[in-house]
Amino acid sequence: MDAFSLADHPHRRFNPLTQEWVLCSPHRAKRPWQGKREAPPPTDRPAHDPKCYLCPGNLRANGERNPQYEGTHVFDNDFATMLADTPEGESAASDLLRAESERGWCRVICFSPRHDLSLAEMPAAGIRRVVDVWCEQFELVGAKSFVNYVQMFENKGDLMGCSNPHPHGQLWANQNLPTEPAKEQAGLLAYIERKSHCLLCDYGELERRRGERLVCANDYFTAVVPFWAVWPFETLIVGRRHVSSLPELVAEERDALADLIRRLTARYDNLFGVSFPYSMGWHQRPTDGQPHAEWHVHCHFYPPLLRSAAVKKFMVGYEMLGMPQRDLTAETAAERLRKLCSVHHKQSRTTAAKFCCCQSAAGKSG
Ligand code: H2U
Ligand code: ZN
Repeated sequence: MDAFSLADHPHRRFNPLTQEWVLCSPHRAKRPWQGKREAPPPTDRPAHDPKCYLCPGNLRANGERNPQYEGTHVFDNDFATMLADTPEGESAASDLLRAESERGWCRVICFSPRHDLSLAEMPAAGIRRVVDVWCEQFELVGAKSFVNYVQMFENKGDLMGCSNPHPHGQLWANQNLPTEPAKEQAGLLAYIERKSHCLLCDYGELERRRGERLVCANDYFTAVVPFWAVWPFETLIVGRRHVSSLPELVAEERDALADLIRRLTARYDNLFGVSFPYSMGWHQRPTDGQPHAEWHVHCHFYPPLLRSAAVKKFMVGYEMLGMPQRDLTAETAAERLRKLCSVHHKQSRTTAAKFCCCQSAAGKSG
């Protein structure tokens, strides 16, 4: 019998952040696919769409008009999932029928006035403005007494249920720590307890040293396909410096973060030659007034596409009832992303984005 190998044999991998396992089946990556193929959405959009409720100068559903904004634009979600003025209260007819009121604040963040762009196609200076807005919004919203956690995220593409292709993200902030960050907080604390170190400081360092799951990096930030990735081309952006929230980043670090987001998202679009759908978002310290030094701010990208623009990963069957499972290994996914050019295929002078024009094989400069 062959010796056990991560590249060939079924195994499970541990996610120390959420303390959950993912089943990996690398021997199965070549199975045939006769299921549903998603048609890629049309790629050509106008720079301004008179019907878009996020474009400058247009009317929103509540009758308000967007300003003629030139950079970013933030407004309160007209269909907010949580509201600031919800009365405190609970309903506990039985231990088995518990409910509590939840106050919150939900906002929409337009990344650019250009309807036809995405983070992947925006210049680094435009993404840098988005980084600044994320910092400002975290501080502004997190300062509210009823806000103990701020979740900022982007849902991109029809496939992810995004209602509008205009480049935008959302912010949902609320009283109670949501499930995913709560699991991560427990994971971060458990690691500190055992090692007296930060899990993500150690993990970033380990991945920079090993290189096999690295996608791209600069002096301040690293993008990797995490060892425990669930989604086929899932990535994690982690900073080298231990900070708990985005506003703590200094100007140089914010520039570096914008640069890395541009390079990572351009690679995503270059992978299958379409605007790559994903959900991405920031995990940062709670805003409950405690220092939360255990938190190391980081960003997850969860993209659903698997083999092409037409074949996505479904989280169904065993995954709904048992645990998440993947066929493509994290190492193979990282290698594929690493080898791609970090110049967006629409902006590249070479016709085939598959051939890198910036010599980025090491992921260091590209
Ligand atoms: P998604 O595309 O990720 O669904 O986000 C768009 C958000 O914009 C969504 O939460 C809000 C929706 O409630 N929205 C407004 O606030 N005003 C509008 O006029 C339309 C949509
Ligand atoms: Zn628009």
